Amino acid sequence: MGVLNVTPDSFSDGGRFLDADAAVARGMQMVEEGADLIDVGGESSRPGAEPVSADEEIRRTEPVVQALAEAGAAVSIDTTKAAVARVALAAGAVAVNDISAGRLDEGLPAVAAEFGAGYVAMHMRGTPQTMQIDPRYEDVVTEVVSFLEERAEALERAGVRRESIALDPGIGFGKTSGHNLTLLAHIDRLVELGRPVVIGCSRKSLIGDLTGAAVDRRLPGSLAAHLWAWQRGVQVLRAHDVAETAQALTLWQAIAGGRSEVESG
Ligand code: HH2
Repeated sequence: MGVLNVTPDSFSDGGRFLDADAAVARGMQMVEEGADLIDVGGESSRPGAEPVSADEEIRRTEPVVQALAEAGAAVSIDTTKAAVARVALAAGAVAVNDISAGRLDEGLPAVAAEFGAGYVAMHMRGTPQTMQIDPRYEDVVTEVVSFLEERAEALERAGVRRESIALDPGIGFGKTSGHNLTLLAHIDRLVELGRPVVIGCSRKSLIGDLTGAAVDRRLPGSLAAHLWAWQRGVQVLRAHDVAETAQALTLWQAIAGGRSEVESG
């Protein structure tokens, strides 16, 4: 899943793809680099980000979703709002990526159901404005897994098909770096639910906290965390650096699949 933020303030690519043409070009580049899904977002969810109105989110995302879908790309819309999802799905998006798992706008699951769309349900504490204020858990893995299990059932009750639902522990959303590491270490507990799992570690502050690396120097850490998760059965990696992630996966898959014949060039 390639990240495409059509925002002025996203934590790593804010302002780079605000222009719709630049965003579409980057989306198509990510498809060529190996992304199966382009995740278009019009509202930053970094801690403390200013909320954006539905109208503004639609203004940012609709032309980009439409152009990418027309060019044959599979697109997800990264939103918590039913109105934004409706416009994007009508413009050709095939899935909703909802960081609130249906908590912030109760109408969102029904819209996804109406369009027969995929649904990524992510765990977050509170909202992006409040989530990093002293996050505490008794047992972060059990709490996140139970929350997502409960949300997946709620989505099914709202009409989203079972096979269309994927779950994401929400790395960096209402968690300390310690919580994030524990969730990654025990990601098999989420995989064991038997639903597809999505993970997004790309350039996140966990990597900065561990290594001191600035946002634009976190590719090695992003790859390490994503390959760890992949090896444990996570099926979708949400990444900014698609070509590099695809290369890492190609190597991992060739080795894990026991491939021994390669043309030398
Ligand atoms: N992370 C971000 C946004 N959306 N969705 C899912 N399912 N999983 C994630 O980990 C996730 C997400 C934050 O990253 P980014 O989109 O790069 O930044 P911003 O929220 O500042 O736009």
